[in-house]
Amino acid sequence: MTVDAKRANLPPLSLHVPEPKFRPGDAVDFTEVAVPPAGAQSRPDTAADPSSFHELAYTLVRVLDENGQAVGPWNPKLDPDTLRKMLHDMALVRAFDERMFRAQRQGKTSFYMKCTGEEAVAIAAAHALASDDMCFPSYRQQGLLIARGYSLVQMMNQIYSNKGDDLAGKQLPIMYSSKEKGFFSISGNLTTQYPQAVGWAMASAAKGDTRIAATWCGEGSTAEGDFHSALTFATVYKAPVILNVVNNQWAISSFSGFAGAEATTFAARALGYGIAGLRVDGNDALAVYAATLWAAERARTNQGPTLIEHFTYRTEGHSTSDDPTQYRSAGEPTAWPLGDPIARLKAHLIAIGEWDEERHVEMDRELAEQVKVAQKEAEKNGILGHGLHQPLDSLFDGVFEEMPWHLREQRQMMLDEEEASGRPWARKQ
Ligand SMILES: Cc1ncc(C[n+]2csc(CCOP(=O)(O)OP(=O)(O)O)c2C)c(N)n1
Ligand SMILES: [Mg+2]
Repeated sequence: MTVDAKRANLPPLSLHVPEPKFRPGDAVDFTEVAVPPAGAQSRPDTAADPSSFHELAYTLVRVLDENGQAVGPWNPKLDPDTLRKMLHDMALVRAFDERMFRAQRQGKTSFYMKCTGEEAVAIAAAHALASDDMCFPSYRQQGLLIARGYSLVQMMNQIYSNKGDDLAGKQLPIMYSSKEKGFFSISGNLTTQYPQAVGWAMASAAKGDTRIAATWCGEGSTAEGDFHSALTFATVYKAPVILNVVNNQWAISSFSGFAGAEATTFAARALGYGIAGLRVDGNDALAVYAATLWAAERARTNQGPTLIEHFTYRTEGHSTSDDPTQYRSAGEPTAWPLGDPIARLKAHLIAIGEWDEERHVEMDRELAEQVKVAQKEAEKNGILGHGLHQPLDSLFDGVFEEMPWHLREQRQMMLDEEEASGRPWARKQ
């Protein structure tokens, strides 16, 4: 029989369209999410060959067990002061998020994004990296700036696009940039930071520097072409870079299956490129810390890049423009089997006798007050809706070192139109 004749007997082709397990109104059962016991994962040498990472790319590296104890070969054995500082920084991020979310609801800014439930991803990494390692974050790693001691008032000035905003109102709220804190400007164009981080890391190596780069993107963002070309450059040149994929299960209203999570893990993406891949419990601050420290040592000793998948859950909406009750079950956040990162680190500190409920309540109270004071300070510089905070003609600044003739012409046209319009705020600062 010919191939054509055989084909005539086949059923028609069908397309697989991923479908999330739970939709609004559904009861949630996450028993299918495999959670291996803490401490059961091997910790290879940081010089191990990329071909030996199959198991670590499919399991979950976990340190904190159900009793709040830190166990196994990945236990970073941190001193209590460092543990308390990590707890403090995560709680500060949460307090900051709460307040800025409310500021958006009060009409003081147009947009905000929380990282609730994902605080460990940025905070633990910031503690494990050197303070001058270069970070190329996405919009959900505000914890990096907070852990590196960036001013809350400056962050708020940016969120309000007010006259104290270092970026002069040219970026969407929350798209911070800080050269002195090694925090590359956040871009709304998903995954552009990946090739930039790899390029920066290659340049660091080419110059004989000792600083490494780290970058973060969401699991949905791994579907971008930039993710894959970045991995190719990273493996070819053994770039000293840590490639973090924050798998929080959702990309706005698309579940992780649309980025390929049904077929394999995100950490396993690394294997096809010959890159070390680690899959980590992203709600376990000690596991995130240990994996980052491991990857940093690998990068700094010229053993090449590491891809770390942080398995976590976005417990709130994507942004203030989103309403998750429209597309996912309200039961998901509380049913998430890996718990809450702050509650887990707190339980660990209490279990080892280095913390208690009273101190925790007092810390939360102090942090809420600190954020409130910062907000008052920032609001002295204005809030988003209150007219122009920058001279109108500065709109065209900061792109070219020398402004080309056509932009000078456009700027003049704009100013002439404003003048003619008679709007009283035309050149108000
Ligand atoms: C290139 C590009 N495509 C689409 C968007 C619109 N967009 C903004 S955030 C987002 C979801 C990203 O999800 P994920 O990468 O999982 O990150 P998360 O928000 O979960 O942290 C999308 C589709 C964009 N900003 N840029
Ligand atoms: Mg996501």
